[in-house]
Amino acid sequence: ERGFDHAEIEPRWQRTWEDADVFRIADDETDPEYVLAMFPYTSGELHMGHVRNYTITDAFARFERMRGESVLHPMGWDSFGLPAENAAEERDTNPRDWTMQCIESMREQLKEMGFGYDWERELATCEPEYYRWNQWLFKQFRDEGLVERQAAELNWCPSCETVLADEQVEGEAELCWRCDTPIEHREMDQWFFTITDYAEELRAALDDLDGWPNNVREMQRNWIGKQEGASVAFEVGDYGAVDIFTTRLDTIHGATYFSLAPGHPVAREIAEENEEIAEYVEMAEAADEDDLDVTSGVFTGEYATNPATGEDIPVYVADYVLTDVGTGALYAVPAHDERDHEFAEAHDIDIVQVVEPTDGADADPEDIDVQEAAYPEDGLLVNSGEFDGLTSEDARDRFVEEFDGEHRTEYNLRDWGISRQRYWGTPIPMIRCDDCGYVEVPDEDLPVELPEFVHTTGNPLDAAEEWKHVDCPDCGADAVRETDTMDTFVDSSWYFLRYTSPALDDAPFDAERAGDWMPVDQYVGGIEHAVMHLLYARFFTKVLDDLDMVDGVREPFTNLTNQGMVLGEDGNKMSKSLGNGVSPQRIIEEYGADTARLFIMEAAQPEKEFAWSPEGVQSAHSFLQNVYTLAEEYADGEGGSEARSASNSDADEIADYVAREIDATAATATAEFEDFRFNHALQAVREMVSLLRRYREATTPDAETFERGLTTAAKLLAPVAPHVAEEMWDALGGDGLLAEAEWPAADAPEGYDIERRLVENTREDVRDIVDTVGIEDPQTITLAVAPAWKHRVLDLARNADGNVVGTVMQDEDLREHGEAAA
Ligand code: ANZ
Ligand code: ZN
Repeated sequence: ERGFDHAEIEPRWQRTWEDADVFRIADDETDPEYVLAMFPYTSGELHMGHVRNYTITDAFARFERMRGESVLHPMGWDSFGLPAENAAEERDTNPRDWTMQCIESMREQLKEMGFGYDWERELATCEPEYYRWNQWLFKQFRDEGLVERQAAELNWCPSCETVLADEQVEGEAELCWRCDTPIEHREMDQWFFTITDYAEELRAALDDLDGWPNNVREMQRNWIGKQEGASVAFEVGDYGAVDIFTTRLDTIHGATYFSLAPGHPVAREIAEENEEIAEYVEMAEAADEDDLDVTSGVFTGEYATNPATGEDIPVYVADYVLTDVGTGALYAVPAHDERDHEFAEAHDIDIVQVVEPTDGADADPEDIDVQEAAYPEDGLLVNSGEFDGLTSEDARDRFVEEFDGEHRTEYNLRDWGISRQRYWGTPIPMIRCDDCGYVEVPDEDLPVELPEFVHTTGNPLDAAEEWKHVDCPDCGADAVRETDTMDTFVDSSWYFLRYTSPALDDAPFDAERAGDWMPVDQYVGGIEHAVMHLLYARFFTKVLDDLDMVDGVREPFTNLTNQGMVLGEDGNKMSKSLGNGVSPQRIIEEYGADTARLFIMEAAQPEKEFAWSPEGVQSAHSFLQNVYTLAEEYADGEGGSEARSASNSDADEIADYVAREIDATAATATAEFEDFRFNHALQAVREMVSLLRRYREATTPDAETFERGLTTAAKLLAPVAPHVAEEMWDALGGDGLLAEAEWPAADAPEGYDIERRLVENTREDVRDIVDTVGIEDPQTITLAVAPAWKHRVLDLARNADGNVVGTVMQDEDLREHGEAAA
């Protein structure tokens, strides 16, 4: 019987690769291509999202390896975190055993998928060999002045007397998950990394990260949120000068009240003498920061002097003014700020217009009624005395000097609170002594290992009496360990460095090697990590470079791809609750890993989502069977292998044509692989295989050409369907392992317009993206996709049409394309 048996060939090739160390990379390699997938959280099983993510990186890694690159492609486990504690509770086990089981089974699944990792470099963040370096790095950061104690709002259950993670607070009513008591919000001191010290660099460097999708860069820019403004002092009652922060100094003449955050020192001073304010401040502090009532606030009885008008305006304490934003104080301009407008209406405060639209602006000055709604745009000054008629922009410039202000830049970015009141994380290496305060655990006592897990209502570390009580490293007195553990984002902020020297036991990583091997060339993972993980990893890299540990590497990831979602057959996100999930395990058993890999890669380009389709899986499977059978039959002397007899010129011509198509396919596939458009590469391979089949049906093929067609198909399929390709290669008598064979030459044959083909494909993709994402602006569309791709779009579009991409994407051509498809 013809064809392959996936259950037999897949494990066999996996063992062969492993025995031959195909994916191992030597420590003395100078600068390998670093291909990395975001490591999985150890939930217990791989889902289709993982499979897609890892198929993309594996295919790319295999492609690069065949092109002669040495490739670093490691895997590890993001294995700390609350779910392990919950699972341990549910299953009456402990987080460590549960996590280790998850790792075992997930590792097994990864191997069954045929992913080629250097398993010698495997790491798990929950191992003391790993997390001791979190502790050591925490101390390094602290030496650099990057660790602070700051107050932060926590969820507190008064009945369990414990802090709860946000996930443990249930519903609108905010009930404790364990005892259903309404939780309280409490301010408590926590450990912070002062990532804000790097705000400007983190923001500015985004401009040069042109290997990143633009949407991710934009999300980070927004998260960092730079605001250029000014601070100006107002005299407040008898309390002296209070600085405000504003981005709209041009509106200062329209300030009709002044407002302090409940946590502002002057608000607290006033509270000491004013019962009502004291109550309000207390209430505001207990309230949930997340559901703000813009109208909430109390008049203090005090007045502030507006330096621009000399007028006295009432001072309020209001919840919408945030303590840790700007100076924690503002002057309010109801006519030009929406929140101030709402507040003013609720408290019956004057609304005075000081800006009106310029000629030619969207709005007509006559139509503006600031009593009705705020006019938040820039314009020309009115009701501003001698400054009437100035533009907002000029006014902002002039007023800084005029009213003794200062230019000031603010960021929305907050410091990174890393304290978690949980067990399954890295213990923070600090000891609290009554006499000495916080004292670091000395290096020789690292790692601070987690004690045995116990089931308790609160944090198991608080209950670990023996572990908790230690002598103060400074004075020897009785002292207590910090019982908070670190945010697991600390673990993932530098794991990509640890892969360069995973067994090192006197440093987190080898500084020289990390300097050589970093940055990661291709990083692939979910868009849900656009901000936190990717921002924290960037922050760590910059700090580590400032600590002279990575030899000038200031960004960790040169190219970034965010894979799209795998949807269920119904077009919804695959999920347990919808019951539309497809288990990778089942697909592997029924069809084999190669089928799953091929289907996923053919379904869409990496950035796009696609829906699972049994027909698609079938089609991938039969294609693999067919192409393998073609090779098998040829190897067995059926069809093609007998040399063509007397040459006739027709047959020569056909053979030439087929040969040309083989070269064209190799060239196309190579270009598409480079651009992460695996689906197009695979489409080209399918076309070539079907040509070979027709060739064989029509005539006795030229043996050399036909065989070259088959080996080229095997090679081009090798990154995506490595087992079947290897089996084909073997049948055809290929030399050594295909995984280590040389990629086919990729020179397009003369006269073949590869560019044209790529442009056609590109247009289709662009239209698809317009449809899926629904973005209208062509600039955004191009930038929203992988950058390698973006450049291609720009170049190719220009090559083919002599136009820039925006034009191309808006042209009739594209629209027609869209209509034809619809
Ligand atoms: C006066 C003013 C007039 C403002 C106006 C805005 C519009 P955005 O708006 O996001 O750029 N602000 C200052 N400190 C604050 C705090 N601690 N909590 C809450 N809001 C605060 O942010 C800048 C504006 O936020 C500042 O400019 C200030 O209000 C407000 F027509 O000052 B503005
Ligand atoms: Zn002490």
